[in-house]
Amino acid sequence: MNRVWWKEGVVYQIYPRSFYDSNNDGIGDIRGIIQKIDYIKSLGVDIIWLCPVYESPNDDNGYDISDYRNIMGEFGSMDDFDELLTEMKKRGLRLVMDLVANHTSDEHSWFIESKSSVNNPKRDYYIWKDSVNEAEPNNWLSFFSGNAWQYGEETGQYYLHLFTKKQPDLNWENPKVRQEIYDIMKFWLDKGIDGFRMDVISVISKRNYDDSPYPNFNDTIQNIYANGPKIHEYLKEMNQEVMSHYDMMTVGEGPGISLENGLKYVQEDRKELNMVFHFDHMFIDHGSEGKFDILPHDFVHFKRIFADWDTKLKDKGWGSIFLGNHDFPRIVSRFGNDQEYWMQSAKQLATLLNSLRGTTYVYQGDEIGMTNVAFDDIHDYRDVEIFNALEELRSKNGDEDKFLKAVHVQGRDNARTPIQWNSEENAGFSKADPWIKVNPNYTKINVATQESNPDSVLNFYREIIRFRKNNLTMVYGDFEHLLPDHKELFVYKRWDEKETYLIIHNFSSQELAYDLDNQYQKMIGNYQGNLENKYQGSMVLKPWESMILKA
Ligand code: TEU
Ligand code: CA
Repeated sequence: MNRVWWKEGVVYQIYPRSFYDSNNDGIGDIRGIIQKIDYIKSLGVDIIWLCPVYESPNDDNGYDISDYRNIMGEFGSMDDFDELLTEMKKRGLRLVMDLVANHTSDEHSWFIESKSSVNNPKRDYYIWKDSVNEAEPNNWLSFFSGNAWQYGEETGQYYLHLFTKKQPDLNWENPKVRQEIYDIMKFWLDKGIDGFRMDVISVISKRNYDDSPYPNFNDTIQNIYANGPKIHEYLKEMNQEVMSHYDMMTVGEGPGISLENGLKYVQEDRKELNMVFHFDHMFIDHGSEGKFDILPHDFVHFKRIFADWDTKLKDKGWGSIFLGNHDFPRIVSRFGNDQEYWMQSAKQLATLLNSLRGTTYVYQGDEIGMTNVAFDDIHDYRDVEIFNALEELRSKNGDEDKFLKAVHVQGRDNARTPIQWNSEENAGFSKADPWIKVNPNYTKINVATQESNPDSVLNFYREIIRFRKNNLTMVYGDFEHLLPDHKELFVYKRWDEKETYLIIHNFSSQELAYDLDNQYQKMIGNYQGNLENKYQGSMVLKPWESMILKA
């Protein structure tokens, strides 16, 4: 196997606003990450994916950038950033930053110029269209509710924003825009960072501006917004201009990336991206009205998605293995059991993340099993996605109680409450009131309590990450899905020329029997003890039990 650092490395995603507040203004910051760098190192991770820290008015918490070459004041200074990078390098940690290139903030100087006049040299940095029949240019909807067009008073045209109206889409048809992005990438790479996670990179090439014929928003994403005609031309150019000059990692985040088109983004010989984040398993319960229109969870489909992507990428590309991030609910609440079997299922998900083929991504707080938070008052939430959806609901006299319940299940703020460091005030995140309330269960779920408990979720993450690093079959080994139609068990084999492993997960609260096809030795599991035991014949799996067996 040709070993590659970004294939073997385990990535730890940091959402800085919620990580640790070093200067007690209630907002996480870069110095906070520096102060916790040894904790991060202690997890055994190799790469940090740092969500945006650039200058931003924070309409979408940093995903609306007003200056790509400066650090957001709330997060600190460029000196702080340089110190973080130095401290990471000292510890052999690599840094992947978030490249938000589909759109900027409307407060970026480019947009301020562009909107000022139809003749401004930067007019074509963005996408401006005339009204049609006195209304928006077409029926496109924003990911964040409402129409995707905003009227520009100064020039009487509309500009496109697939996200909030403060996030105008850049015009990638314009070679000057592409060059600006490449220069920004080189600015950060020349400072010594190791790569980029590319925000909604799948939608940077627009097809045309005809109406969408699809009532289902996911169909509009798939067939109208994503995978446009020049997406691969742009990514090839970006690779030639930038990536090919650095030893770096790229992972493209992509609504609309599918089994049919995913390989085009990551096939090694196409020289585009190293990996993508597809959303097949993340949008699995999104109804036709979007994420707050919740479908029942389909476990067999969930399993099949992992198996199908493994087959599709096998020997040609490379995958990303993630179950959550700052945009989705907490994994133990969404895919596990955050009540009676909280500990077992948090460890089970850690085992799943670390036993599949592809690069493992761990989102901050999942390593201690942080759960969803159900604020009773909608005004305890902060996410623009929630408030835009609420505004749209009110315009249709929708059911606000039903909506709040959907926010409890799917809201992005579930994953954005402050990291729970200890059981002191504000969970040790800050001495000031945090920008968003702490999850009330911080007295039970926090780093300090778990550090001293060898059987904790935290220490299990350390153990399973170490296991993956010491057994590269978990990284590069082949994959075979067993019992694909089983409604509770997720079972698969991983092997290479040296070892064969059987991984069994019982995603249920019942005890279940499983018949072994060989004699196995248990290497790691989420229930105490019995390691190194020999197993053969039928074995009983306890509720939410996970184990890795070696043939
Ligand atoms: O997310 C894009 C994206 O696809 C998510 O918005 C996701 O589809 C949505 O949250 C599910 O409802 C990226 C960033 O990760 C997200 O934080 C930003 O809000 C968004 O782009 C705009 O930059
Ligand atoms: Ca702070």
